[in-house]
Amino acid sequence: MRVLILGGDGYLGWSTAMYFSNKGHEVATVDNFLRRTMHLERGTDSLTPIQNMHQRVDAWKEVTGKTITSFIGDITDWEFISGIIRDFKPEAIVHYGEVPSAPYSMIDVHHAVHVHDNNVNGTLNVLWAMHQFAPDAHLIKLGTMGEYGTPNIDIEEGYIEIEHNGRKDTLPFPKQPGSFYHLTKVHDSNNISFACRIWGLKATDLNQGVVYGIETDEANLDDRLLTRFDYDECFGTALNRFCVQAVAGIPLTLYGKGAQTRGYLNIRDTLQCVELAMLNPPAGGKMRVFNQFTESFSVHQLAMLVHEASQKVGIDVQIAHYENPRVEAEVHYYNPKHSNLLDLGLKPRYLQESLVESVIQRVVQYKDRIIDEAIVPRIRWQSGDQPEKVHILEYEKAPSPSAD
Ligand code: NAD
Ligand code: USQ
Repeated sequence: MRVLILGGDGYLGWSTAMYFSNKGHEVATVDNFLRRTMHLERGTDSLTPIQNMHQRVDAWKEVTGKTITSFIGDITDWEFISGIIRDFKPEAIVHYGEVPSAPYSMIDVHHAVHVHDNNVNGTLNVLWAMHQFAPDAHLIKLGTMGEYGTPNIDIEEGYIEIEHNGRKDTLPFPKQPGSFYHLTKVHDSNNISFACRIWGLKATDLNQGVVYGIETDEANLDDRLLTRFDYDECFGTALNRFCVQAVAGIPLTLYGKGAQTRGYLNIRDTLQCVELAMLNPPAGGKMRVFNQFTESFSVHQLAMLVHEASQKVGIDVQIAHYENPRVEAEVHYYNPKHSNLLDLGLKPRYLQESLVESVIQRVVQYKDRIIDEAIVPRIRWQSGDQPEKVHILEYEKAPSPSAD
């Protein structure tokens, strides 16, 4: 299949490009290196020493004999992105090409507006370009579980049947996201849904949970193929951050009570899910929604897993409760459905299967690259980026798995 991967230089995009290329698909990527630029802005960097896009595609060719085509440009530039979609004629478009960070979107008005411009307008361009030049292509769009927030009822996969004043309808599930970043995904979902309805486009909105992990089969072929792995306050996700904090000897940064619960999945399962969505396209006319995660954990449970795995490799870890820089429910009900991808054949990899150890071993390999200053957060939902780091409220004494 001809697959266009938007955001193909990113954590998930580069991994997906190699995965599909290895499976014999014709793969092209689009990226403007915004993620690399945002790291320069923040003074942070990937733990893994990633190659630039030219070196990556050359290394891929050398190691596998396969070609990944790279287009460099901005999705918010209509002439650029519409030209790529017109000329490459993708059968599937996997859209990762957005700013993915909740804290980055909460720094100040300029960052909030930039994240909205980039994400919402970029996706609008993609929808219009599909309408004009690739009406039969299937858009596989990365949304987020955070679109739903943490309602006190079960979360359905995109739609809920409602009975109101004696009448029934199936309507989009209510959304109560927790950051300006998460809100961009809600706006995207509304725009995609509208485009499907009026133009008959085919689209799958993947409401993905938090991704963890560092390795894929393709990245393991050669260290030049490693994807990025971030651990700073803006771009690192919880479990990846905890693994780096363990190795750096910094108390694990549990925000508040640590009972915040989210859906998680291994980066290898992201690849499987995107592939399953691509190989089983929906009919046009209605946006399909999958909740894409395999297990739910509280951040405290994640910290305990990292503590246990670190002990096995001789690292002592301290767990600390920090002042919560975010405004979010710290104790809440959480029961989202996630059966659609399992029904299509997803075989989940579970976190307990020594994964944490394998991440920690990789982190140890690149320990010298850790920038300690990047770890403890300064960005607060109430007051933006502040010079002062958030404070530790208390340490946990003698942590044990039964503490949760
Ligand atoms: P990433 O930042 O590593 O990848 C996104 C890529 O898109 C970057 O390389 C960036 O340079 C590029 N990009 C952004 N705006 C662009 C533009 N206007 N034009 C061209 N390229 C642009 O992020 P990621 O972690 O790989 O996430 C990929 C997608 O998945 C994002 O949309 C994110 O919101 C979503 N997602 C990620 C996670 C996660 O835990 N990583 C979880 C749920 C959803
Ligand atoms: N958290 C901590 N300590 C940390 C970092 C985070 O306790 O050091 C807590 C947060 O307060 C939050 C939870 O862990 O309650 C998850 O935070 P996160 O930073 O791992 O994830 P989040 O900000 O939600 O964003 C990440 C990705 C984003 C994606 C989202 C999926 O960066 O692109 O959309 O996960 S979801 O969470 O399902 O919305």
